[in-house]
Amino acid sequence: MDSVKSSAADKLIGLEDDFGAHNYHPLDVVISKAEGVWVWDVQGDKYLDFLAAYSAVNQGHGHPKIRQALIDQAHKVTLTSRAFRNDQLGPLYETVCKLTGYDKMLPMNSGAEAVETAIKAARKWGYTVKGVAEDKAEILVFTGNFHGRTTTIVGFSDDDQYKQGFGPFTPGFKLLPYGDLEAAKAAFNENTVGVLIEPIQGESGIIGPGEGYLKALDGLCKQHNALMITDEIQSGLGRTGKLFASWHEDVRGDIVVIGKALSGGFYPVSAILANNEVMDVFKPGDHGSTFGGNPLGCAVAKAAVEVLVDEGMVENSAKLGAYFLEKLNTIKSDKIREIRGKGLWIGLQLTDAAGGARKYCEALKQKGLLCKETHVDTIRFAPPLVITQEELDWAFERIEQVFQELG
Ligand code: IF1
Repeated sequence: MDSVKSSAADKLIGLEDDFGAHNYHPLDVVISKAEGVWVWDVQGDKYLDFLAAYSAVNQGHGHPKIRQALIDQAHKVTLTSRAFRNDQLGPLYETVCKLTGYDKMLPMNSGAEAVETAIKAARKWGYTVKGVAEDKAEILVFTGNFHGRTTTIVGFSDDDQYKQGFGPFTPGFKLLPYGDLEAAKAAFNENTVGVLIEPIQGESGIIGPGEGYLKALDGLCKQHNALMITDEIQSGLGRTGKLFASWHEDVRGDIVVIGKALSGGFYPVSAILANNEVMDVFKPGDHGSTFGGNPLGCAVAKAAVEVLVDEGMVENSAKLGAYFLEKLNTIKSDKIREIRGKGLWIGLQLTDAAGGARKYCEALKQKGLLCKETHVDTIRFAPPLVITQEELDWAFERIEQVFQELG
């Protein structure tokens, strides 16, 4: 029976290998069903999802209210293009702007597209409002960054794998050491239109720039008349225990980039948020997207944002994140270098002697816990924000066991 079952998974994995591009190396669990914090594979085995699709399913898999919004809207109209108006766009704008305190929202689809939108907004603001000379605009970016995979964005990554073989790249970005305030001070000039920063870097291992840095950088932006652009695609929408991670430092980006959990994992929806001074640089025809702002995505996103707030998921992230971090710190193992995080977003970095995080993720998977390593040595824990204390205890038991078994 077991071999019959697993051959179903093997067959599906084979199809992916044969017919798909090999641009990923996933754990070999073939998921066919999910609900809340749990997922099931094609064999019927159940796992706790401790990645939450890189924070795109903060609201938990298949949240009933988001699902209903999707179904209801799918029966009405799904796509109009922006050549015409639709009845879902305005209500989404209003909900998000009132919740976040920004004047305006511009919707796109993927996170990378929203980052590109932020770059275009900052550049055009630089030329038309700040008065930067044509084609001289500079945006400051940081080591360890991950903002997506377009050619412009990978061009300012400092990770070779993301960029090698994909050049030539877009000029106009200056790479600075993340968290180094002196370097930032020296980098601003009259052509600086903005800084683009993750308040906490996800891909780089759930690493913050150090206390006070973001606030000081925001101060530099104000001093030099440049825009603070916060990429909250992964850190935002409750993940760190506040709506936006930058709010921990009382920083409100001039442009905030959001995505992932904006749709609770149902549908790609991303956006930038900004006040009028910035958003008004866009004129009809300057920018857009066939699917951006489509009624299906808007209905889903509105429901996704509403349940996040109405059901206390942001507070749950703060409370249970602190609880879980404390518990993780009780694990006694000489293979742990550091455990860090905010809210339900925690990175556990291993020592070199541990031999890499992948085998820990494989071992956790065997025990029913799905995690993903980042870089070679860090395991990230990022469950849906609807998780309960009991479920975290269940996960903790398994993590503790794995450290007992692997050292
Ligand atoms: C993949 C990483 C996480 C992001 C931030 C923009 C984007 C992302 C801060 C682009 C996307 C993703 C993409 C996903 C894996 C995931 C990831 F490991 F690649 F870096 F989460 F840590 N800004 N992050 O984290 O958003 O265009 O993908 O919608 O497989 O590439 P996107």
